[in-house]
Amino acid sequence: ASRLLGKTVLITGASAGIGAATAVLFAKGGSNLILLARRADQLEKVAEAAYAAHRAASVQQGGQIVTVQLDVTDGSQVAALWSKVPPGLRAVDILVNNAGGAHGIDRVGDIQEKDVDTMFATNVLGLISLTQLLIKDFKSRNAGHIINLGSIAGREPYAGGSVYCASKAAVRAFTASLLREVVDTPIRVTEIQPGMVETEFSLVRYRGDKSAADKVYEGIRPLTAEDIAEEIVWAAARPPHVNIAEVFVLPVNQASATLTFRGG
Ligand code: 8X3
Repeated sequence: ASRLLGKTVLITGASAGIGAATAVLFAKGGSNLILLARRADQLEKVAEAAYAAHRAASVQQGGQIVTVQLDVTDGSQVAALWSKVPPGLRAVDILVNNAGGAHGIDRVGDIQEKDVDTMFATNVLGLISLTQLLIKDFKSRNAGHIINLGSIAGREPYAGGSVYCASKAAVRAFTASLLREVVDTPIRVTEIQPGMVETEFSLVRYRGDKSAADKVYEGIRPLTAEDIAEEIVWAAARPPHVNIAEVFVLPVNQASATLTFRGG
């Protein structure tokens, strides 16, 4: 959409999955990108794919891409972000807080402290620190759009997901509070709440156990990273007076966190 032309989009967790697909789709729409992730090699590959998408789209604007190796849980790295971004790209229009994940399916009492820490540090604290960094600038420019990746897990808790669900419920509450705070400004706030999406998500949740991860998607056609990227880009491309507050998106054969139809 032409509303994406020349916009600058900052995406966290951009090295794979939803973040990577979102980068490519914004590039195709003529946006500039600031891509953040811990995995520098993979981030470069995403940047190349985004350049290629931009070239193929033959749009006249956008196509400037900067990659920054950064861990959103590291406050000093977040504070040093602007020193790594060329001045011309520092006026961000859209922040996509995508970095996050689930670690383990352990029951309360058996959850490892490091998994609790990782999930809250990334899914909640990292998202809050990037939002704080950008919102000051958005307020001073009276512009901007924050798009946070929530989850069905933030709406509907389930056994084995306590910490992950709590972290996504925190994203939901934080995002909804922010929406209320900026009601008197043109700043837009969106929460995307995907159900089952096939990415590295389950592989990470099951600690690299591929057969356990594959089982999650057995007999059902899950959403893809590209499906969610379309929702994100769609929300960003609405006219400035339209704020998509929430997008709850499921595969057609998923009705809730625990109700799926498999065998279609
Ligand atoms: C991931 C979706 O259903 O595994 O955010 O919690 S689910």
